[in-house]
Amino acid sequence: MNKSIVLKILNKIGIALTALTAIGFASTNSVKAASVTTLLQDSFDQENSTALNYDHFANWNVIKGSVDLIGSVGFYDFLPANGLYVDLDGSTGQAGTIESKKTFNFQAGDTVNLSFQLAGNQRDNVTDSVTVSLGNLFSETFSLPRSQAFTNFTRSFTVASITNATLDFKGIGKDNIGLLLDNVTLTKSVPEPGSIMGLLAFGAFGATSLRKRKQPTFRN
Ligand SMILES: [Ca+2]
Ligand SMILES: [Ca+2]
Ligand SMILES: [Ca+2]
Repeated sequence: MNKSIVLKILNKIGIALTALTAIGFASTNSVKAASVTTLLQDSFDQENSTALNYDHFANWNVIKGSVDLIGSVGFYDFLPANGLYVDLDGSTGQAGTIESKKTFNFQAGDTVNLSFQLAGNQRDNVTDSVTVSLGNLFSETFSLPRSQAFTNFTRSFTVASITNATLDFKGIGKDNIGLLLDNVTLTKSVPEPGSIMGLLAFGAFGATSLRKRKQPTFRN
């Protein structure tokens, strides 16, 4: 292998290492510098009463179909010790969609963390589903079999541009027996100005070092 080929290979390895270092630095930096704001936290335990076709949630509007608020004191309490929770297919033959009363505002760079618990319907031997969405930032459909106990789901993502969004849980079905929902938490982490400046400074340094590396070896 002649010398110029060896130099080219070494140079490419150097560029790759620089890029990896920059990525590593960026992720370390963004993890340590953030202030977390809780936007919504709901165990449904503070609602006034249990009811079929419940529509007086403190934090939610029922915008389609119906849902049941069950649990606690033996009211269709399929999974005791979870206080109140929601059956996403109410008692009207059309599964319900609940939407947060608040609209949440996100800026570019915010990290959104969404967590909630879902359980199977505990009654019919079928798989039920719910589509969870946060405006146009996030949408995912979850399906659970009948006997699955309350299970934690967590999703995290970064916002690309200014966005206003509501949080929606859209039950799918029409047999009055749906997935169970509990313990919804939505937070956002805002990067602190210091970390952005540090990142920009490092980016400039990385670009300079890349330019310096290029000069001697690409001339032949
Ligand atoms: Ca609860
Ligand atoms: Ca129901
Ligand atoms: Ca069903």
